Amino acid sequence: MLAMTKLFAGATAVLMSAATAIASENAGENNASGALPFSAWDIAVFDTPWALAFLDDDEMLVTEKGGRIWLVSTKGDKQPVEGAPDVVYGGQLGLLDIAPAPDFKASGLVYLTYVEPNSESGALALARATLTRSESKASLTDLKVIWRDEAIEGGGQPGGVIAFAPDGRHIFLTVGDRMRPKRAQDLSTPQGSIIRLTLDGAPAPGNPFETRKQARPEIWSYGHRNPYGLAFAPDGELWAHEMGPRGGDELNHIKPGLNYGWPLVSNGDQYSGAGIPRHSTRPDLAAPAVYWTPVIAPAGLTFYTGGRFSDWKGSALIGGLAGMSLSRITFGDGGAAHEADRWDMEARIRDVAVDPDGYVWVIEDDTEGRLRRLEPK
Ligand SMILES: [Ca+2]
Repeated sequence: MLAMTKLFAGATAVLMSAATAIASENAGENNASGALPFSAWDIAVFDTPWALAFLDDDEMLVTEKGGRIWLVSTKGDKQPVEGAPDVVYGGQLGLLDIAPAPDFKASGLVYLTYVEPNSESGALALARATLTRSESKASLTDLKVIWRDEAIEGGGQPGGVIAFAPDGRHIFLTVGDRMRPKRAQDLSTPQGSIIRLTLDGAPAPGNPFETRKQARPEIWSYGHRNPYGLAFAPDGELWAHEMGPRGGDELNHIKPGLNYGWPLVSNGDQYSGAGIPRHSTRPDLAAPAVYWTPVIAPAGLTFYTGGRFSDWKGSALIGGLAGMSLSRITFGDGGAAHEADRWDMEARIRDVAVDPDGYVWVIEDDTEGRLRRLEPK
């Protein structure tokens, strides 16, 4: 358990002294902004954490991009999980997402994504393993890659976010364009798409392109750039966000077979400054429900279904890396969505989750990235 830190109003520095570090779980309230509707408690610190996933009321898994996995209690006790796979680590590449299987309580199975060291640039892989526990030790056993991107050359932007269908029978996975934008329009590669798999990693029967020649049968939607958020809403609809280039981050309502436009259209421009036709010029391509210019660099997506933040029921929560923010999205009729709040978190937010108790948790993208618990003021 870390000593708690306290932020003073308007100050960006974190003060940690005998006067402010109070060794109590209830210390560490973040008073940095009177506008924040929550208090933030520092629970633990990680080296460049990437994902957090709750196993039950008391415990979660946290990945670090460099390749470590931790079992973490809600009080901040950290236990290393042995048996993590080797990864290519650098830039946006590394150990990425982790998620307990829909039947985790019975099976102990977890799914994880990472960039495999099978070439210099590495390929995105989805693996399944059993989390085994004893008093003194936690480890992943029987780890097996169940799906991989066969195109082993590529740059950053791997994607790699897992979401299970509400019925627990399918896995959805984001696959980034690996900085080869044209592949997002090429159905013969999974890059720049969202794929739908069986729990064993096979293309799911009934996918939209399963009978199309030279199309990858696992593709569910395409024309995506760099998606680091994927989640099902309480009504069973699938949503994803993705980073645009210079401008044009997007939140998209995902439907099977649709083309979300990258790189044909974007509400941002190339880093060179060259323009890209806007989404409005191509009504045949699915347009984002929300877009951000300037960007927030969205990372992590969850829907709030808990009882602690009564105003947030049904809202989506999205972390911001460049935005150093937490955004709340509300939804209206006909797929309309709106950024209702954006709170300054004073750190790059990498992932966000809701625990079974209704508290919201965030992790920060930093070599000393904090795991923080948010509760209503
Ligand atoms: Ca788009």
